[in-house]
Formats: sequence, C-alpha cells, structure tokens
Amino acid sequence: MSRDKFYITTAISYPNGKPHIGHAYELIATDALARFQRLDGKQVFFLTGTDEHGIKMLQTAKREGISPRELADRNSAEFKRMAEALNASNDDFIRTTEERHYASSQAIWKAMAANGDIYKGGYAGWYSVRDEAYYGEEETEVRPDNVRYGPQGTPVEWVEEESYFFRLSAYQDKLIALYESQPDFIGPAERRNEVMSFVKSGLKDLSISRTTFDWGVPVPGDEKHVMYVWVDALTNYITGVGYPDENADDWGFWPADAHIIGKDIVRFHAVYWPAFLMSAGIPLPKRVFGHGFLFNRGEKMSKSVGNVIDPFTMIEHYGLDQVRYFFLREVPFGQDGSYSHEAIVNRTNADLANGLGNLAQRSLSMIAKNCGGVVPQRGTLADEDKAILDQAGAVLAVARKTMAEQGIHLALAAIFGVVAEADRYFAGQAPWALKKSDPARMETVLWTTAEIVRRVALLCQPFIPGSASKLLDLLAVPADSRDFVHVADEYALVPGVALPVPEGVFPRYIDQPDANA
Ligand code: ME8
Repeated sequence: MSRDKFYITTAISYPNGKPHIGHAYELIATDALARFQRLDGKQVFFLTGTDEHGIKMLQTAKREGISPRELADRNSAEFKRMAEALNASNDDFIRTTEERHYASSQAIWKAMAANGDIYKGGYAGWYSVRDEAYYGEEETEVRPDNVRYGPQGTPVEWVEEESYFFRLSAYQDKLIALYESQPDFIGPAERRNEVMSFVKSGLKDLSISRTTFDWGVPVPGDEKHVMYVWVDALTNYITGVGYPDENADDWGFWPADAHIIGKDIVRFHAVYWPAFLMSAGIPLPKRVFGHGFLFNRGEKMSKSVGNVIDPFTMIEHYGLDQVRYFFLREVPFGQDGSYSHEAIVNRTNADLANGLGNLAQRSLSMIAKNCGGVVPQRGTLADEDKAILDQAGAVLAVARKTMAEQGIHLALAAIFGVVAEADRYFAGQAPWALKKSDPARMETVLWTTAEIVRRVALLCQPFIPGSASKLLDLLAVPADSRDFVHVADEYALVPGVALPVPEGVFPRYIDQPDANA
C-alpha cells in the first residue's frame, strides 16, 4: 500500500553571509515537523537550500572583491554544513544556481506568459535591496536621517528601468477567495490578517525582471533581462520535486503540505507565489506558516545589523539536542522569541537533565542493580500504573493534532507533562522502599517507569533525535520498532530482555567559574 505523501520546505536562505541562529531555528523547527510525519507513517519529502541570485548577493560579492558565484559557493557550503550539524533530515538541498532550477524557472515563466499574465513596461518605484522587495510609496517613510525606509525598516532606493510585469492585479479577487475558502492557507492568524488587508487594499502589477545587472536567471526569449530574484526563489519549491517534468519521481509530492518561513516573507509566499502558480496552472500549496523572529535577549539579530550568533558555537557549547529542545519548547511557534544563556541553561537543565534524563537514569540504574540488568517483570498493573501508562499513550493524539497545526511547543509541552507526571509517580511509588517489602511490586513499578520512558523517547524523536535514540538504545528497543505505531501497549517492553549498562543521556550544564574572577 502506498503511504500518504507529505512535502515540507523551509525558506531558502540568502548565502550572502554565514548562517545565523534565525536560519538554524527555521531548519530545526521544520526538521521536527518533517520527522514527526515520517515517524507517523507518511512518505516525507523535506527541502531546504540557498537563494543565490539578486542584488544583495551581487553587492556583497563586490564588496568582498569576489564573484557572486564564489560568494554563493562559499556560503552555501556553510548552510549545508549547518544542516548536518543540526542533524536536519532534509531529503535534498537546492541551490538556485543549479541547472535544474534554471530550467524550472524558465518553464514557469513561459507558462505565466502563455496565460497572458506577463507584459513589458517600464518600472519606476522604490526597491529595498536588503529585502529584495518592491514597495509602494505609501509603504515607505523618510526618517529624520533623511533616508527613506520600507515597511521592514530597511532603506529603499529609487529604481527606473525597462521591466517585465506580472499581472498581479488580476489575481486580487482570486486570492481573497483562496484565503476565504481555505482559512488554513496562512498561519498563524495574525499573519493571515495582515495578508488579507494587504490584498484587500489593492494589488498593483509586479515588476518581475531587471536589466541593470545579469546575476539571475535569464528571461526566456529576452536575455537582456534577468528574473526578479523572488520569481526564481519561490520556484525552488517545485524545482525540488522535479518541475517541469510532471513524470519525475518526486512530482507526486506537489502540492506542498507546508512552507515554513519567517514572518517577514509571508507576503511573497501567500500573495505572489499562489498568484504565479494559478497563472501557470499549477496546484497551490496547502499552507504557508510564518514563524516569529528570534532575538538575542530581546535584540533583533541579522546579517546586515552584524549582531550574529553563530549556530555552530551554540551547538558546541550547549549540545545539539539542548539547543533544539530549547528553541522548540521555549518559543511558541509562530511568535517571536528571545534567548539568553540563562534561559537555555534553565530550560534544558530543568526539562532534560533533571526531568527526562533523571527519570531514565534513576529507573534504569535501579533495574541494573536490582533486576539483573534485564527488563523487569510487568506483574499485575495497579490503577496508578495504568493511569500513567494511559497518559503516555494518549499524548500521541495530542501531538498529532498540535503538530498538524505547527504547534510544536504545544506538542512538547504535552510530552513533557507526562515526564513531570511520571516523576511524581516514581517518587510516590518509591521503588527503593519496595525492594525489601515487596520486590515483585518494585519490579512492576520499575517496568512501568521504563515503559513510560520508552513511550516518551519514541515521541521525543522528532525534536531531539540523537538523545531519543540513545534512550531507546538503553531500553534495547530495536531500530525497526521506533515508529509512532510502536507507542501502543502491544509493543511494550518485554520482561527478561537484556539491557545495556545505563549511562546518562543529558548532562547537566554547570556554569564554569569565571577564569578571570
Ligand atoms: O528571506 N529569526 O532569506 P534570508 C527567525 N532568500 N527567523 C529568521 C531570522 C531571525 N532572526 N532571520 C531570518 C530570505 N529568518 C529569502 C527567502 S524563500 C523562497 C526565499 C528567516 O536568508 C527568514 O524569515 O533572509 C526566512 O524565512 C529565512 O530565515 C531565510 O532568510
């Protein structure tokens, strides 16, 4: 039987600098969503990559005295390295300078042109290189420094040149009908409201080519023009699954189930992209989700501002799964979040080291010492045992529902709610006291606790894959018994199965005393 397909993407990042923690955040979150569906039995395609054209790339390369291609090669490699360092499970990594992507971008352009939606004209208006975006004058303002800024707070410049236009104005009603008939098309709700009011305020045709530089995909039939970077950038999502070859193996993944992007680029994904696709006669993605921005103790970071936190350093310092867990649990997905050393240490020590780690370590070391290093006897389950086991089983349904709506933090809150409950259970049952008085009951309590750890570890795999896998190894759970179907009682730990020597999975972070103090 063929499995349901699930296609999820991140934005593709501009490799005009090294990856920063905002990029890492988006990749970690999308990875958790992708892994979740894979473990839940879907056939998943997860795409990420780099967006290598545009004036921003060209200007940075010029400043550094290298070609835009060299700049793209150098930094795209860093983004790939980051994906590996984050243990991202992406199925492909697309670069928009690849041959396949030129073919795809030119094909969608031709399809839009064939539909009568592209015409030649002259553009005169405001452009932000930092956002690679055109803005209406009413969206800009001149600040006291005498510089004109766009709605995202980046400087805009006046552009006047011959340009091809996309008939975006013809799609206003169709877009509004889309948002109304598919209320889930844009999430979260604030983003949907912003897009609705932008579209309702009136759409102008969009300038989609440039002639003053040649770093881009050539416009088919008029090579003096290169495509506006966002036309080719958005097209990556279909290139990645084989467009324009509708017989490609992966084309069955289209339409995408979710584009995960930051809130600053929702307009491109929820307005321009569906309009391009409608024009080209290609089905629309099911959902566009705009996550929030990360701030370092509340301060905005970006490559251009220079306040960049290196994800590699962060992983090295706190540990990969600690970083993954922190961002996914601490920041309500869809809202802005801030991070600091204290917040990372407090959250990961409390939930991972003292929570799940401690529960696993205490129960497994008691089993090693008192039960001959094998899974203890299950015995007859008391009501308390059944209650906590049921809770651990029921959390899968909660996680399914919340993850389907990108409520990553809610899924984790539910899973770690079970850990807290299991902690109380373990303390209340006090198996160490049962050792002499009722060894059979001690075994049942230890079995129940280990089984809870098994269920929780299975559910933790999308979020903290490395550590969850170590926990499952400590419980001797075979590699082919780790999908979500195995959360069920029929796959529970089998008494008598030999367990490896237990070891800690989540080291406690201890602040090093200041060497200069
Ligand atoms: O926008 N916190 O590329 P990009 C959270 N190439 N997310 C952040 C962030 C932060 N501080 N800073 C950036 C682009 N992001 C385009 C996308 S898609 C067809 C083309 C997010 O490198 C940002 O919102 O500026 C975006 O989703 C992604 O990182 C890449 O940003």
